[in-house]
Amino acid sequence: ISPPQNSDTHIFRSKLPDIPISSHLSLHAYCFENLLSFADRPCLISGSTGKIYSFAETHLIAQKTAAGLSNLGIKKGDVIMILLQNCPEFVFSFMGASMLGAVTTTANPFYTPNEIFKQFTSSRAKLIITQSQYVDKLRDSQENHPKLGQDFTVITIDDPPENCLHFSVLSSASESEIPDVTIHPDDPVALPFSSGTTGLPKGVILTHKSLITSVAQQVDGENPNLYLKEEDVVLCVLPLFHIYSLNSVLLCSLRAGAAVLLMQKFEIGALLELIQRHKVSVAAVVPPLVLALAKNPMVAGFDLSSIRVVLSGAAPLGKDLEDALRSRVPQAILGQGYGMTEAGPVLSMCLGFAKQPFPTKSGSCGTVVRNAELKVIDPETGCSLGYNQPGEICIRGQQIMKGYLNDPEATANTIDVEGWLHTGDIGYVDDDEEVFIVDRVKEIIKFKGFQVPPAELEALLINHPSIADAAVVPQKDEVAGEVPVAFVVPSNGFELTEEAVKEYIAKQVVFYKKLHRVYFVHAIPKSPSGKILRKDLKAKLATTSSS
Ligand code: 4UV
Repeated sequence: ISPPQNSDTHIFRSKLPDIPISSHLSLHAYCFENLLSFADRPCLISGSTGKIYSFAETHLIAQKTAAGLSNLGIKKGDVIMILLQNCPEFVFSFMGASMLGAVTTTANPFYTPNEIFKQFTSSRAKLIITQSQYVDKLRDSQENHPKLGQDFTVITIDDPPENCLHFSVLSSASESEIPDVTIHPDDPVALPFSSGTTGLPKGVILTHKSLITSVAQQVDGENPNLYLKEEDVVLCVLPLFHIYSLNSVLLCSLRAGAAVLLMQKFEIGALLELIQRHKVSVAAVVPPLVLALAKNPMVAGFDLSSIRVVLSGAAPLGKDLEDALRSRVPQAILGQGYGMTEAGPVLSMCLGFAKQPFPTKSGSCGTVVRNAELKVIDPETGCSLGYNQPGEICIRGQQIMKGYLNDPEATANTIDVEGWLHTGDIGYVDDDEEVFIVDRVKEIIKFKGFQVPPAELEALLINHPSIADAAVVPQKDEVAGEVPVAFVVPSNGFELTEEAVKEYIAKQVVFYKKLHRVYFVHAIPKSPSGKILRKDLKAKLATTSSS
């Protein structure tokens, strides 16, 4: 895509001044740069066991893990896959890999074997760190799949099943054995998968420089945008395999010296109990969690007065919901962050979280982060728009991805020649520099903040012998935000039921990609070039569901 050159491009900036950001450090060196000033303070708190790792211990175990990975043959540039729920070993593995110049691809442990292998194969990972309960998913008998123990190494953090190694082979290695590696700021360090604005999930190359820049944009400077203190306890219940939690919870806390309270999974009772027990002060959440905190009657029985900041992101947060939560935690500042995996990920963040905060409005996604440029363009003409005019949000800065793994075409369709990353989100910036998102022009469906790529479900549907064509679109849902629903054209002469189609998909995908409705139609509306006219289907859905 080549945007029209025009001299009146309106560029929106943060209200905070730019700051110097390291352009030479590696991610681990940057995150642990201030380690000595808080070496003995709690760094990781395991919610399930109560075990606490200090910053010094966390750093040391990460170094040992780096040495252990190296002993198993992992070298600079190699990819490892972390397939874990939130736990200390996740952190040791991610930081340890960084120390070797290796790259981590994070995946959802609830994925089906096929979903895991697609990511595993496409990222060419050499080693997987997981829990024993997920190992069976890796023993897939399909012909073309790599073979556990032969083609790749599996490490489990609990009792290792046959042909797997225990995590202690990593964590008990000698830190003196870390090989000398030179890491360039443009080297990749993380490889999360995202479908971006269109198509199937793709590896998003995030470099040391991108993640350092993003973390610095949030927590560095005299007046940090997201002020984290050493006394803070930051809730880490959102999965670390998603960039939101990895970046804004883990990496930001490591840098700032705040403690991270790791929770394996969301369960409201345990969550409330842990918030009360560990005096959580900063809670990173997604809208469905805001709903639980605002509406669940159990909340009234717990002391949540320690919470001073609630950061919501990954999906739109309704104003009513935000107001409902405010009555539950009146002392806290509520605000949003707006991120996209490809954007490094944070585009904008509530300035109410700053050390010297600014007044903010509910419903806003914050103000563009510092050291970055944001513009809003007319999606048809590409022309830059001014204040209060909705259009496609674009972002430019050192934090954005280097590109998609092995996919120059998708990269060029997302980052233009001037370095602007096109988000596929429609929003505007108001007179107070606050960003409001109003719509999405990209395909992606967001179920509780999780990505559901329609193209992936469409490919599965079309593979069905009795389905001639299919399209998947989002339907609004009060709890999940959006749920995927399908329009299906049965092949001539075949009988097909809604249940059968739903079950066929459910068997092949993680829970949040399941189809909630299937509508049988005679044809899928398409443009002359063959693109599915999703707008028409969404409009049809609006009339179907109201009838
Ligand atoms: O690629 P992805 O799954 O990435 C994310 C990342 C979110 C955040 C949020 C706050 C942070 O501090 C942070 O580090 C990361 O969700 O999905 C990207 C798309 O999700 C929608 C929007 O369509 C993005 O392009 N989205 C993300 N945040 C918001 C949102 C939001 N606050 N409001 C509305 N939509």
